[in-house]
Amino acid sequence: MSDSAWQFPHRRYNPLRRQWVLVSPHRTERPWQGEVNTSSGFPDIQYDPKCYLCPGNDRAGGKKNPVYKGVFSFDNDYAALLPDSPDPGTSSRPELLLAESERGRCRVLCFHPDHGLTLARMAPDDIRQVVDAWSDQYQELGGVPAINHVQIFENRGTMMGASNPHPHCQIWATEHIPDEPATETNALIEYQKSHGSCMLCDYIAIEKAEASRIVCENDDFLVVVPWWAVWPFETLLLARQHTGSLAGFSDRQRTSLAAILKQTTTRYDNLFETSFPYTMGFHQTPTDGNEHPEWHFHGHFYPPLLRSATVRKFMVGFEMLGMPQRDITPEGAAERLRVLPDLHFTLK
Ligand code: H2U
Ligand code: ZN
Repeated sequence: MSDSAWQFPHRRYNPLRRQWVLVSPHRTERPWQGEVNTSSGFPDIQYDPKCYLCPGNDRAGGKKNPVYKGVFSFDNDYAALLPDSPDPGTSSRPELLLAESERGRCRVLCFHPDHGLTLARMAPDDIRQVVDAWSDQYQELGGVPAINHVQIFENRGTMMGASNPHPHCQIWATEHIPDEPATETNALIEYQKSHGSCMLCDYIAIEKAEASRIVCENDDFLVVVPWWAVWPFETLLLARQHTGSLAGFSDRQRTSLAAILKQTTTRYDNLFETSFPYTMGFHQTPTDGNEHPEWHFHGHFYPPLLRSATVRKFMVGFEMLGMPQRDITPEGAAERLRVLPDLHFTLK
């Protein structure tokens, strides 16, 4: 297909999620008279006496945070999952009315005591502490016999539903492998069976050769706007080496992960000169006790912004009833992120 042909409507396949996305590049021309959100901005305080995540403060559930100096994790006071949940039993029509028990744990992990920081504005050494904490949490929770998947994710910005600007993430550890990683697991297993290689290792080789979707990279990680990106500035963070989880990373890889996270989030902030909202998370080897040679550590960034700090993409209409659709090409989005500086715009 010639370069100009990509400017016409076409659809692209996501082999990891087994889903198509409709790409309609010409639609960026359309006028916008819809909702204009407010931008999240950066809190300009280091401590907020009302923040339930700041050191020494009371939480909503009645507990009190210690005066922590680095990372700090605690069991979510409003956990979506509990370690013991009774079996809901079998309904009279299980072929249509099916339920299962779901045991699990939910934790909150504060990245830093400073209320005003974000990953983009944290020092690399401090992000490295977060990487180590993620690895510890993955291993500790994944080591619980009833836990078969550990999902680490960060909601950043009010637009993405974050309830608090204090730098933090959530960790939900579940008895069942949730649908997204379960679909990926099946896709990776089947690709390995039919090709004799890892889907994501092969994909990295293509991205390196084509270069047009690369956003940034270092010795151990590559960040691309994937071929199949749905969100306008969605990125996929890939470990260069075939390793299934944070637990398998060397000291150097952990430091590299901290560096690439800072680079990626800094480019995001610089794109529209705002504290860029996103949901981000890592997909790692299921902790179900089975060997998973097919698994390849990666992270997904799903940011909602489309045109500016205040105009977001909505997943409605055709997307809810048909399939996802995007306006700008992944190559166009990657180029816009690639040319941005790695230095944060607030740091003159
Ligand atoms: P989000 O910003 O992604 O919503 O994460 C904040 C989490 O913190 C949320 O899951 C929990 C909420 O349940 N929380 C506590 O555990 N204790 C509190 O005192 C307030 C919020
Ligand atoms: Zn705070």
